[in-house]
Amino acid sequence: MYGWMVTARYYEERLQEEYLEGKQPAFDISAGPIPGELHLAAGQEAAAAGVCAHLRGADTVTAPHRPHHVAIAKGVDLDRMTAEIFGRRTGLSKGKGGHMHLFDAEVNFAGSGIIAEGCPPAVGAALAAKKRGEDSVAVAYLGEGAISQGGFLESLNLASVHDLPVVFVIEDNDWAISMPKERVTDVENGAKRADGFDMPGMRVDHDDAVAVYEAAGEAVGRARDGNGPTLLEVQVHRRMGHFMGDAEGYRPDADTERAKQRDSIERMENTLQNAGIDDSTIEDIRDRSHERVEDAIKWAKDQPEPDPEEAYEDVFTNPPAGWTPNPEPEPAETTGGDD
Ligand SMILES: Cc1ncc(C[n+]2csc(CCOP(=O)(O)OP(=O)(O)O)c2C)c(N)n1
Repeated sequence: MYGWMVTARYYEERLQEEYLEGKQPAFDISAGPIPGELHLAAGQEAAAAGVCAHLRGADTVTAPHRPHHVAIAKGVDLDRMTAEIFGRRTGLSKGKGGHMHLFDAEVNFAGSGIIAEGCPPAVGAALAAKKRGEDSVAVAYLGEGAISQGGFLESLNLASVHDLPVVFVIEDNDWAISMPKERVTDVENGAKRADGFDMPGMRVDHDDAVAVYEAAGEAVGRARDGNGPTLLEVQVHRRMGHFMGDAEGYRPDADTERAKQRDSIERMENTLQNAGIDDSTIEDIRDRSHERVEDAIKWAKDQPEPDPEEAYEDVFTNPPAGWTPNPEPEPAETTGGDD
């Protein structure tokens, strides 16, 4: 878990550097090696590691627009993920998805820029597993800003009605872009949403990876044993703004400072030290994680860019390639019924 957490943190520090290249002095979002938006999750690593430590390759994970820490913990191929973020042809989606749309079928991972959009597919994966008699589970990650979305609430309902093996994980960082949580919901504890669907709801109040691991163990175990879904909310302290380039004028300094003080990685290091793990082992894990990240970034930057002609391959086009109009339908026979 520590290895994933430091990999994710360092990965995002390096992405941040690469992203800013060529974008300044005026913030030109299309310039540089990583064009488009970039949403970083530094500070949220415990929510990824603590849950994904219970998962297998066959389990499905869906993530929202801030996916790197979860993708790393789920075992998404770091080289191809990085190539995707850099828009290269050998990326997970041939460079067409970008950092919000990371798909790795090898480990059943999917990301989406549409908030709460990962919930229905996770329920679908869980329904498929149940119908096939497999014991795999599905985990849907979302932010607290998405918990009033219809897709999320309908997914809770369906998962509950059919006792599906799903765990919904809310990463609660108190902000949805510049909107504080208390202005969009009166329910401080998002896990209470579970009550309305007669499903267990749990909240981990501090971003301690071990506490998340314990809560997630219960939730994933319940799903795997055929005892239905769980809603798990984890309080996280994101160190970053909503996206790279966010001036964060809306966020009180004290809030940003608190996020830096409650660093889940430092906390994990203390836990390891208290458990008798020596510093050289911790440093070794950290060094190897950093090396892995450097290798992935170097590999990705050496990869070819897609040809412009490839833009219309593997995507829906309007009209789709090869499309021919249907013949005029025969007029339907009327039956005289009143339906
Ligand atoms: C359906 C939909 N509505 C609006 C947006 C625009 N949007 C992107 S991120 C975001 C806020 C998300 O907040 P939260 O779910 O708490 O996640 P966080 O960004 O804090 O990780 C919004 C409204 C979107 N992507 N999808």
